[in-house]
Amino acid sequence: MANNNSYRTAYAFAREMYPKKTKSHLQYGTAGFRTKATDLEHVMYRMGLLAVLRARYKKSVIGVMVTASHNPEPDNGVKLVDPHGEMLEQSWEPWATKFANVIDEKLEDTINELIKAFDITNMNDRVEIVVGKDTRPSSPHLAKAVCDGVLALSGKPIDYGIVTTPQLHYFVVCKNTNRAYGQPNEEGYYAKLTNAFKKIRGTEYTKGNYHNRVVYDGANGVGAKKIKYLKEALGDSLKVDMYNDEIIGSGKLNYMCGADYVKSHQTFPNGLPKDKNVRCCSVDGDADRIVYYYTDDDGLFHLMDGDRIATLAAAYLKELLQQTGIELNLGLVQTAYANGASTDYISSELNVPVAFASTGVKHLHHQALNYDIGVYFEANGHGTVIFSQNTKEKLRAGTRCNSFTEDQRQACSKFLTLIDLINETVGDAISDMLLVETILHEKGWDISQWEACYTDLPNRLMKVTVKDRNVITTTDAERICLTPQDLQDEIDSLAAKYPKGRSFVRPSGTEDIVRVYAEAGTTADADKLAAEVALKVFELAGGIGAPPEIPQ
Ligand code: 16G
Ligand code: MG
Repeated sequence: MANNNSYRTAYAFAREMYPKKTKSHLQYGTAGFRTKATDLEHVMYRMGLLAVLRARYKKSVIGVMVTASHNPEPDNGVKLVDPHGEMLEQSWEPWATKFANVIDEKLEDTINELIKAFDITNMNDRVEIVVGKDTRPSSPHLAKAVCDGVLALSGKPIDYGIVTTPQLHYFVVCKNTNRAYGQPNEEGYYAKLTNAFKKIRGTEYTKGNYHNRVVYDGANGVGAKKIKYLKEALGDSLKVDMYNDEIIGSGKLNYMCGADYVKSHQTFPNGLPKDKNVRCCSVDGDADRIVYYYTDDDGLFHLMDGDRIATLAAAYLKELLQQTGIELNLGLVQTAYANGASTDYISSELNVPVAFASTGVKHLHHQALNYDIGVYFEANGHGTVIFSQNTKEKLRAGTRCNSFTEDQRQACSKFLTLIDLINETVGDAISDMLLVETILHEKGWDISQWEACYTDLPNRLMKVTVKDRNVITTTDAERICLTPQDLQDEIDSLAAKYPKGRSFVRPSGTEDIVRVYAEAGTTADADKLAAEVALKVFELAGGIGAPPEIPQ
């Protein structure tokens, strides 16, 4: 029997401490709610309430992360983390939206409605909710609102303070696996990753063209704060030269720096020395994305994005798997944004199957579960590798298998160590960096040798503002446009004009715009194709403002 008193308290609390002051409708989007921090207090409180209900329903620990990732500082956001470290199950997103938008007077009814819909009978369970936040000045206050929501329904908030998004996912999984995944604290996280890293690296820190130094852009956010601890744990095995570490309240978070800036502007971030041929990397505001880059002898910028990390990881894992002699299926998941050259390289040269998923980590993660070893990355640098239980069991058995050669047994042990290096719960900039560094070290490669695997097709991204972006609907992992009618036919005939031309459009999940992607054999063709498709979107999907101009 539900404890009526507890949610009556929640209701009273809401009215007094966190009244809903805004009228605008918020939607639980690709990565939770994101808007101006000043409009989020009541949403945070209500997400605290929802997390408790979810935790009681799942009989597990649930996470709540307060962050707006790569957005500028006045924004903030919140997302829920499910028991296995995944994003909140999609079927609960409409509940999150409902909780965020309902008027104060209807909040109690909505809580009751959910309890009834899911037959939650254990309303007295003191479930744990782990709460984390990024470095934004608004975050402490908003995280407190989450905790107050948790307390109002008699849950137990565990405030981890400032942590990266992937750390919070890791804590949730550690707790729900009874610590089998690791210790649910920061020390446990660093120890797990760095022990694995140092074990694989051995004592030969520099190898071939690989040097154990990386220049690191912390985006003036949590990624900068946390790398300090990691550096201590890494010792001399990897020297991380940190830049952009002006953390709280400097107004510089993600400003002209960070992974999103580097990827979308295809340029060097502010604040880093532009030494030639030096391996650099940038993380985003909550440290779940990473991209690498360097400047060549001629001062030209070269980007190594998520597609590059995915191909590097897939090729390496394939080799390692072959060394074990164990049969397991390995696959790679990309989105429509993956450069066509990377997809060709993976399928034709590496002979690794590629699957496509819609944009957003939850879609890729879900698709990657179909493989024993599922590598998934978005081009923007967000991704990881996940391993099935079957994989782990076979590798463990392999380390003791008498019919295996010594080399095979060692390959199994190494593979298991590599799994410890990888944060399987979600894409993790710190863990991904250690993975890239491990592979480059083992191959003895500098960054240009990594780049030499394939040549990216020139590509171009554009935005089109329309009256209602929902008139654009897509299918086949967003690669085909269903509505407005005729738009896909137009895209097809435009793309066919250019060698290696490919283009697609989709409504953004985080901004009120339509995104256009185009790639082709030359930069001029990619620019032209993008603009032509953008113009078609403008014409057929109700564009507003000035129409896109076609370069001549
Ligand atoms: C969110 C997603 C990111 C995706 C981006 C697309 C998560 C944790 N984050 O930031 O993966 O690439 O949205 O944005 O899923 P868009 O819909 O505006 O293009
Ligand atoms: Mg992020």
